[in-house]
Amino acid sequence: MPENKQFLGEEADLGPEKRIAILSAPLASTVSWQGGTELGPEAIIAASPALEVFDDELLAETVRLGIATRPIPDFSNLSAPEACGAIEAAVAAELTAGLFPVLLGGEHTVTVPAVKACRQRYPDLHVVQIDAHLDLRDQYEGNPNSHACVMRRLADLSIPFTQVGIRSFSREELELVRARGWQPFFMQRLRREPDWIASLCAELSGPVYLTVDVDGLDPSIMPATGTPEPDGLLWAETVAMLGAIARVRPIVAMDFVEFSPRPGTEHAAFTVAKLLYRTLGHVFRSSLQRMGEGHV
Ligand SMILES: [Mn+2]
Repeated sequence: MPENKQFLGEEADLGPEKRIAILSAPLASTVSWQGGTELGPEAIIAASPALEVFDDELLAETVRLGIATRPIPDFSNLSAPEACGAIEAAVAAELTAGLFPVLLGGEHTVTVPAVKACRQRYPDLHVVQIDAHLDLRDQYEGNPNSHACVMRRLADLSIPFTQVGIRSFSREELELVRARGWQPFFMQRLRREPDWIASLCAELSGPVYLTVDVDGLDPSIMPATGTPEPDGLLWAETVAMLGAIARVRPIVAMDFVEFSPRPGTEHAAFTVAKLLYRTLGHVFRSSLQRMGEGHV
């Protein structure tokens, strides 16, 4: 077991009363190509002390909200359904305690139990998925709980969702999208529609659960993932989108999944840590302003 490291390291102590909980879900049972996502949470947490706690966009020390980092659980002796049960219970416990859960994967499968826990509390939950892939297969390699099926499982639960950054899918997935009348934000569409962020915000309803598959980002800034697809989201447009969503909807929980550390691409763990921290700043913008933090 790795020792319990804190997100942001010693600077996590700047926020003594905790409002945010970083949870790790090092599940990697169905990864299809180039594994390693079980090492994702540890790498993201290990990179985070290099972050400047004063956010250069929000001009706020978001850490003062209080960020608790829970110990990384050992899933090595659990089946995927058992691990998912543990994730659902852990997320539910944080919500009950009034903390904002941030889940670090692990493969994308971990989103399903986290969303289930959130929907218990927020019945009109809307999921926003950043991803290169639709993840709408009914099953993948015989497994309905594969990372490639995560949004299909949410569709089965009638949970509304919006997909962004999409640029890889099967014919069957596209046929399903058309049959249901869904309008994913394909990369092709983003490049055609300059005001896509406004369109995206306009279709959100209810509280938002944000799931960030890091392969939604462009491989030039995010090489450390199992299936890097060219022509992905870049940093500035990603942050602009997340900030815009946080302005129109309450974001109630989020996850960052499919990060898989690779030798020689250590900057990518820092990129995930900074995206997570920046998004927290946007989510808690009014709280930070009430605390006298932040000028925008
Ligand atoms: Mn993906």
